[in-house]
Amino acid sequence: MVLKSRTYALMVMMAWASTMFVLLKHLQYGITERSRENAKIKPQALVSNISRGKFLLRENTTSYLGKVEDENKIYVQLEPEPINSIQTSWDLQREAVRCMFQEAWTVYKKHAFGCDEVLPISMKCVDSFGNIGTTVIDSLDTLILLGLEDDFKEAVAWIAEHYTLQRSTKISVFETTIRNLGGLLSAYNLRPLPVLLEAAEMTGEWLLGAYATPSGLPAFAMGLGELPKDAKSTSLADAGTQLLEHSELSNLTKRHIFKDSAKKAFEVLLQELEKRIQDGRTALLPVDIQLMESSVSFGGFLSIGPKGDSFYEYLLKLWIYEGKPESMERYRLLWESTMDAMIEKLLVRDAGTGLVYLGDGKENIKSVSNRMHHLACFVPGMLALGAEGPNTEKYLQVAKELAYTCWQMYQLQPTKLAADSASFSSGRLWAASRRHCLRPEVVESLFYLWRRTGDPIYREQAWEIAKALNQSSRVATGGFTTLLNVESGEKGDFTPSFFYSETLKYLYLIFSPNDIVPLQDFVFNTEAHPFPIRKAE
Ligand code: DMJ
Repeated sequence: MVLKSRTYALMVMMAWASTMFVLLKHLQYGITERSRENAKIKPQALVSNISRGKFLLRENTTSYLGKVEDENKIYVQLEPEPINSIQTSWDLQREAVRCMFQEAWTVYKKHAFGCDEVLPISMKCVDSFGNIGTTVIDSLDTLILLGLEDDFKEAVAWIAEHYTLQRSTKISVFETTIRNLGGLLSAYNLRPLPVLLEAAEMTGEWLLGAYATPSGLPAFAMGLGELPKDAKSTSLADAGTQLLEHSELSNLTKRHIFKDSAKKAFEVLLQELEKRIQDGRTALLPVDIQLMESSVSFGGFLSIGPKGDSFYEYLLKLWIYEGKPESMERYRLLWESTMDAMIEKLLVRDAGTGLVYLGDGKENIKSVSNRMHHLACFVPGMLALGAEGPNTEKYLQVAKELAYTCWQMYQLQPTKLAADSASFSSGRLWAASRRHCLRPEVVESLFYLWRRTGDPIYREQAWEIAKALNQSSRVATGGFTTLLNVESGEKGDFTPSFFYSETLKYLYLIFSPNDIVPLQDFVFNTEAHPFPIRKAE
């Protein structure tokens, strides 16, 4: 009897267990499918469903990002993905970033279309670069990547009808090169419409005027296609961030003048750097440059951040862009010398926080500032991209540690958004300047580190930043704005064009499969415009 009832109990338990197994399996399958369905929801539908309250959240936030995260949590908990298909579980985050872009673009279109940049709160616009359609052009390839074809066509139609550089104000040579020329060339590579190349060529011709200096280094700005009389000072980044765009323009137009002019200028900087290395001086160039009548003179201030950054970036990227040929080995070696000098001279481990950071320095003084600029947070990405050969481990180690510091710059603020610079003192990381500028450098580095290491931590950190943008910089009436104060959350009223071309693009790409803009085939200019890598000769 006892035996019988035990057997019976066992049978009941087994039946219960198998029913539960089938039920759970079904539930698991059902939820997984539902998540996949959600991943396919068109962003417009997602946004409008949210605004109708259909996606309201437990935590009572109006953020659509929050809902996406919830879906993702269920998905990840119930069906751990095999490692080789893990990317699919980030589709929802990618859709969320597309929604963010669409919302920001709608705001630009409504209040500022054709103007350089939008003021999303006052619903006005500002011609920060002299009225040269900066956001339209800077956004072209993001519109293509995100599949927003109608908006892309509208932008192209605007360029065909309105784009000109013949303005009465002085226009920045650097910004026109990286945003306008870079944006047009990369869009043309993705959609070869003649109007885009014509606009790029017109931009290149206008830029040629900037090289009419005694040294051949480009002037800082131009007015009406002419050198301003006071074109005497420039910076390392302004003078040394032209050759990638001009090489691509020459390759596409078969006109060598663009590449030749920019190469002659870059050569001035390379020779100065080589001279310093031969003399046993620090293998970095000062950021302030004076264009004299017969020579150029350099100041003494060293920074891998403001006024210096993209010169170092282009040393590496020009070598990559040309397909790493032997004839360009000099660029690669110089880049390594500068990185070694940067690590030796500007990299500090703060005793109080234990964090490493990149300060600014002076050539003959040992100490460096206790401040790291957000702009310098592109360095981890650059190191991850360039880490090859005997220095691989060293560069990757520095990249990972610096990326962690840059990530902390976000995490340690109440708004979870980083200040434009951080200082390290009294055992703490402080917001040295209070502003948050919607800059790309940290998500850019997370993107490169993700592609390089495959470690999901970088996607997780990028997602935290996307959520913080949504939480702290989103404008009630739509769009995203800079912050005046990362502690109080006080908002500014400005959406820079690089938010469209860089910040949201890198966020979108980090949640995309790696074969979307693969890094063995494309190299990004400093404004995140991808150019196809040339085949080595
Ligand atoms: C961008 O315009 C470019 O990345 C540039 O090289 C420096 N940084 C800004 C955005 O922060």
